Amino acid sequence: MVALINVSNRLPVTIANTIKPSSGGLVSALEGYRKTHDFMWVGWSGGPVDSPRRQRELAEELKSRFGYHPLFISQQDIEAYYTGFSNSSLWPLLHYLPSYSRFDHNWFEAYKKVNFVFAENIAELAEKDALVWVHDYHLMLLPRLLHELRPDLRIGYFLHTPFPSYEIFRCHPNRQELLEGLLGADLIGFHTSGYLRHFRSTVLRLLGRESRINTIAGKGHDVTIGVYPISIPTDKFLQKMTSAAYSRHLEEYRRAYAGKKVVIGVERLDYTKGVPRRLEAIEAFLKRTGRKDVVFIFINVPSRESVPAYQALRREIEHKVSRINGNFASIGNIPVHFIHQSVNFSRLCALYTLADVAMVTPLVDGMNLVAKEYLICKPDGDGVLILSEFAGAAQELPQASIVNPYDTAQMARALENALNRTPEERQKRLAPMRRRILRYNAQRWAGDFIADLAGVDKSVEKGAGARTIDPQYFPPLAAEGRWAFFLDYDGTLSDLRKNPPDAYPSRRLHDLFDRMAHVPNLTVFLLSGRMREDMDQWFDGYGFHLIAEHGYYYRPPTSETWAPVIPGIDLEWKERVLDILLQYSDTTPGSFVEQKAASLVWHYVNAEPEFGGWKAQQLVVELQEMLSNLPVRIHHGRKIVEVHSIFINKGVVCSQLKPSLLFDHALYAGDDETDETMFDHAGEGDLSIKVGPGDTAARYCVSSPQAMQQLLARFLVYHPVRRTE
Ligand code: GDG
Repeated sequence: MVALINVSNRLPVTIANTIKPSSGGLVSALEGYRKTHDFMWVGWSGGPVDSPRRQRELAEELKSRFGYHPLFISQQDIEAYYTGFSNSSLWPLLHYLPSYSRFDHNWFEAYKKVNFVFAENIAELAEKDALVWVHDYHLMLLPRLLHELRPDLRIGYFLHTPFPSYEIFRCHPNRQELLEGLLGADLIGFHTSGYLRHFRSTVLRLLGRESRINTIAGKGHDVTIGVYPISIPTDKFLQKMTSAAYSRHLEEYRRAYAGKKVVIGVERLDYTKGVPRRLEAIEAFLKRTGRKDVVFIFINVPSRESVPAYQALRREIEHKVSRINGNFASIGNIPVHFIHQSVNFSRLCALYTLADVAMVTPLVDGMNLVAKEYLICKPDGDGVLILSEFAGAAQELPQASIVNPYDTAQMARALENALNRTPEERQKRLAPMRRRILRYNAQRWAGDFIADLAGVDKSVEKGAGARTIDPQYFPPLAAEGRWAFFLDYDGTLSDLRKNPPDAYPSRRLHDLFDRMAHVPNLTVFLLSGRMREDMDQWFDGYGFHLIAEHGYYYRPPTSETWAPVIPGIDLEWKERVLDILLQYSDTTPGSFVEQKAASLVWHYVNAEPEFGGWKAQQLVVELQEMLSNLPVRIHHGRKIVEVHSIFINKGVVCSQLKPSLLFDHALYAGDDETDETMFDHAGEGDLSIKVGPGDTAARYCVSSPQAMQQLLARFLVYHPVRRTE
């Protein structure tokens, strides 16, 4: 039985004198799971509770009655974290409205602080290996914070809003931290494949991390990504429609609106929901048709009233409603009924059933549940849904009358058509949408997400086939005999950098080299793809064997000069290849060619990532065709395409140099394909170690260059440094 901790900004309760549970979609979606599994819900209590005694009482009651764990957050933090950062900076950007977005450095500090409070509480509460499901944009940093505190947990994150395009998300001053925060999760879910695509593209452009359609590979921590279109608790609606209260309200509304056509709109009063444009469309419709038999009911639940943009929106809507009513009302007929308050659930269901048309026309909306609720409350199939193409729901409901919410003339025409449709036409279009919702309801949505989260493979901290080696633990054979280390540099001992000269050895690494240099019975080879000059500059003075350009040049410890490992190899192909690579760098802004003795490299790390990747694939195909009879190998590596002589690789160097050396054990360490040729040399008493994720012939792997450094430092414990001076 796997325990689940569900985490959202707020607990689904209202706390006044008593505690009143609220029954949102998420509560119903998780009801099934709660019946059979250990379950807890962590979230903000929803209001200021200052007295520690009252906090204790509430916490106890929430735990015993509902299994909820409240977090008490000060009013000041709520203003900065919730009203400020979440709702005034993130919400508008996630909805493509940067002009509504406000930023304040202090808000981010509070956001970090509150996310951390969530992380600490969950880390404390969660059983080993528990599932944690984090919801929405208020908690984007939480997955990473929690992963760091409790790497055993399976952390899922679901974003209820859209994920916008990179061009929009990049406007946020904390864009990188937010993305890094999310990538601490094991599974990230979105409503639509479009949002997932934007997310991948943003992660690639802002963090340089490549992904596949369902995974983002990371340093020892892969993230699964997926599409889970949220739905509604259909049972709850169907049940309500059998209640006496529902029938009473429906009867009441039918009498009140007898002889009228009813058009409904239901939403939180939010600028993303497109209410002003909808009112403009209604105005255009009334002007064109002059119809007096249509009533528009707008239920606009108050929302985020402390945010100035919401106050301004309310004024704008009220102004537009009164203008329409002033111009088009007659005795006994007021066209727009603007209700700026919530209605109870049975009334809501009755209104949905009553309405001939639902206008759901947000400017942008993650999913929009109202569209689905309207359909489920139409058991006779007699209704028309006008739906914005910018709501996530439009992907699932193509039989709706799909409109562009910015095109008021189109919306007015859609309204006219909707009211003129025949009953057969209405039913024909509504039935398949309703069937879809009945099949894929909220329980299915939650069940699918949780099942995928439970199935996440936590053993991905690997090179496939290789066993993770704990950097604190160097196998006992380390203590024995004479050793030779064959070490790659970039990506193995030092992090890969966008700009290669920035990957110079750190102070810490120099210290490690210094200690290694003074270990008796240890011979060190540094093998790199770098040029001789870099190696001279960075690694001189340690008495290491240096190998540059993937094995072309060798400099023994006793000499200051370099010589080819294998003299006289065929390099005639270079001129032709150089020509092609230069053509590619001309036509791919940001890319460049590096010329080495036995290889040529086209770098596209600074090119636009997708364009660069596409050009690289083209280049590889072209080179393969052109060079098929030449003694070269083409290597498509990390942001590079390299053409090098088949006579040269790190493995060849090992074969050439090893016989002249005396050692009992060897350690081979590398991070990419060019290092795999070395791993083949590892015999019984040797160690081969791959740094970072990916397939490998190495026997062991570690997650990062830092872990590799730790491992080497550990070796020195068995082989004390002896200084002669
Ligand atoms: C976010 C995303 C995504 C509204 N008025 C009343 C009332 N409601 C209920 C509706 C519906 C809910 O509120 C609104 O849900 P939406 O999905 O339409 O929109 P958001 O609140 O913006 O929700 C959205 C959603 O998260 C889920 O992932 O779909 O895109 O923005 O359930 O029925 N309920 C009652 N009285 C009202 O007056 N009882």
